Amino acid sequence: MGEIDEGPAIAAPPDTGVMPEGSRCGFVALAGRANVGKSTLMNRLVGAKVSIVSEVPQTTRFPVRGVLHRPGLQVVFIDTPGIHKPRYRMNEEMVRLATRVLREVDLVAALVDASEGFGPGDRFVFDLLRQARSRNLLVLNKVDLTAKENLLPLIDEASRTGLFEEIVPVSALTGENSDRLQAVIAATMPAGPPHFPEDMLTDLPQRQAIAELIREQVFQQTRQEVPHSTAVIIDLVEPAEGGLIRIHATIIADKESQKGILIGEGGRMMKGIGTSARHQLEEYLGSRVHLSLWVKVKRAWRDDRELLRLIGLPVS
Ligand SMILES: Nc1nc2c(ncn2[C@@H]2O[C@H](COP(=O)(O)OP(=O)(O)OP(=O)(O)O)[C@@H](O)[C@H]2O)c(=O)[nH]1
Ligand SMILES: [Mg+2]
Repeated sequence: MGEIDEGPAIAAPPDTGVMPEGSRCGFVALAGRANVGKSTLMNRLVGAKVSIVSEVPQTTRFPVRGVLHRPGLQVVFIDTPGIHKPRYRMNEEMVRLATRVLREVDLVAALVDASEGFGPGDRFVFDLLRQARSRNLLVLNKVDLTAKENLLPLIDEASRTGLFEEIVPVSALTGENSDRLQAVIAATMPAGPPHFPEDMLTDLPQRQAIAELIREQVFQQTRQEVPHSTAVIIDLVEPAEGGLIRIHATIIADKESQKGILIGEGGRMMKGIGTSARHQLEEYLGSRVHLSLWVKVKRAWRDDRELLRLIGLPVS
């Protein structure tokens, strides 16, 4: 007693062989093809914006953890990159990381877009689940976009795969039925002490979260190939006079023509991205932000290991 214990930041529970009574904690992967609403659902379940969202497929580039805290229960959700056919090393890594997560969790919540039905991309995900031998739920997302009777054939086909313990229709966008999904997930969590401290919603490092919020605006405001061929690097985050936080970031583009689009006529696109990103960053950091953005061209960066590591994709 009285001595400072320099143990790990997240202390392990005392090894008494006895769990705190009724305490449960587990890891749940949100998986599926790109754009089905995995990140939207994670933010809904965690009750905070942890992972970025856009209309553009392949928004999420690495697994992002978000933590749900309830009395006696902690659920660590892992939002994964959408499963897709990779054309660049970056995309190979995205799919590799998402696939690996399936084997590392207590439960996989596989998502499909119920308004589109099952396609080859979804069936490919089902095959991955079979290979991973994971425990799975199926989430039929985007039910706000489809009539209830369209769900029955999907439920029927999904049941016949034998892969899913439960099939839950939800709308991540409106929140419809997300309470029921949360209850179903909670019921499957194993006994165990909480993994993260009570006030921790994500373990994403701050610089990476800042880069993600800027990238979200690039994804929301540009079209076609431009978002996919763009990365964000944080050059500086520092406190400045008047309680401001100064942030310098570089948007990397693949080609000169994309740099032109990112800057826009008279700098209009850059201004739009910068203003919206600054609002998001101010909300996230709880402080006024001075944001300076630059655009640089780095050809074939999506095949460049060093750059991929810099943006948080651990290349194998
Ligand atoms: N109408 C409707 N739209 C949704 C719902 N869930 C997500 N979306 C929209 O679908 C789009 C994709 O959502 P994301 O959460 O980024 O999808 P994702 O599966 O994480 O996509 P990737 O990261 O690219 O794999 C966004 O425009 C969302 O607003 C839903 O329940 N209903
Ligand atoms: Mg996503």
